[in-house]
Amino acid sequence: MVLEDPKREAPSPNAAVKPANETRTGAKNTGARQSIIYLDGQFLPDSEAKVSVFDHGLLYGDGIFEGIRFYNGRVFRLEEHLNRLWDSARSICLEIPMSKKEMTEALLETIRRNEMQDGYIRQIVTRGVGNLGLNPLQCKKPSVIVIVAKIALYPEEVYRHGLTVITCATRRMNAAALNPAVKSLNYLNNVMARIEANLAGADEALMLNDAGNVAECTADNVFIIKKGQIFTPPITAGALRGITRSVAFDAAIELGYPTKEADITRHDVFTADECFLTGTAAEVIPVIKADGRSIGTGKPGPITARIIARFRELTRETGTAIYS
Ligand code: PXG
Repeated sequence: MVLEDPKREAPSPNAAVKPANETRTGAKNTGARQSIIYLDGQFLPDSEAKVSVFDHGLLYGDGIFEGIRFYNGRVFRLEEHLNRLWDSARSICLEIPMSKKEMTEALLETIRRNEMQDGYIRQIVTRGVGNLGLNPLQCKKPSVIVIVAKIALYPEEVYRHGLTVITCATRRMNAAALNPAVKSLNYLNNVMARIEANLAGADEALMLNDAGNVAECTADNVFIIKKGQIFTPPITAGALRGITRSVAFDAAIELGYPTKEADITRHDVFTADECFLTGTAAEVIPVIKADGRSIGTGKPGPITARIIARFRELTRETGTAIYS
């Protein structure tokens, strides 16, 4: 859907991700080849990769995840993603049952077994099997899962035309309730925001924090550009410490644009010259309309275009080699 008509259908990052087997030769319906999933030390065909209904990841959203991309045989910003995963784990007192080195090997080997050069990795660590009580003391062994998927890049038009966003009524979670810095398996806050975007016919939803400032979108960080200066909400505003956010931030500085973290209001978005989102799935993508107001000229702006170009260069030229 997304691929056919980006204007009518929300180019949701999630909608663009397909299981690895769907796009490979001899896909599911021929019964030939399934995607290979890493699950607790084993590499299994997807039909055999199963977790218990008593896993607290399912029962309570008790677990953590990362979404990572690989381009041209190299995993982009792997170390940063692993560091964030380990930070999420520490924050929720979850002990990942392997080292970062072992995790790296599991992840690279999963890609190799799927024989892919470009794609998306979903890395999950659940609290593991417990009972129906929520106490994590019941869960003796966390489960580690790595899924490799084919990601259909948005058609070039989406990057050329830009996205529309709405502000949603669902507020970004207060850090004192559940810190949004933790990439937990409980994404209902974001899912509710995403539903609002869908109902409003928008591509994405701007989520505000308790103070009414912009935090981020449902799976992307937000940037605005005004008079040649670039701003993005600080982590304390409820923004995820996005990996793509930091790549775009560094690229903007490298290109000579003063760039800083600052609180952003809806008014700032409406009156910006340009606006773009960053995320592993969406990459760097222009926003041209917010709550019905055209941003700047109503077309993706020139600074955004330069940041997109630099981002693409980095994805092509850098990363952890998969097959060497
Ligand atoms: N904010 C939130 C809430 C996120 O979950 C980002 C920003 C962007 O961060 P990165 O590090 O990717 O630049 C995310 C990203 C997906 C997917 O399918 C990704 C996320 C969440 C849900 C789905 O890629 N996280």
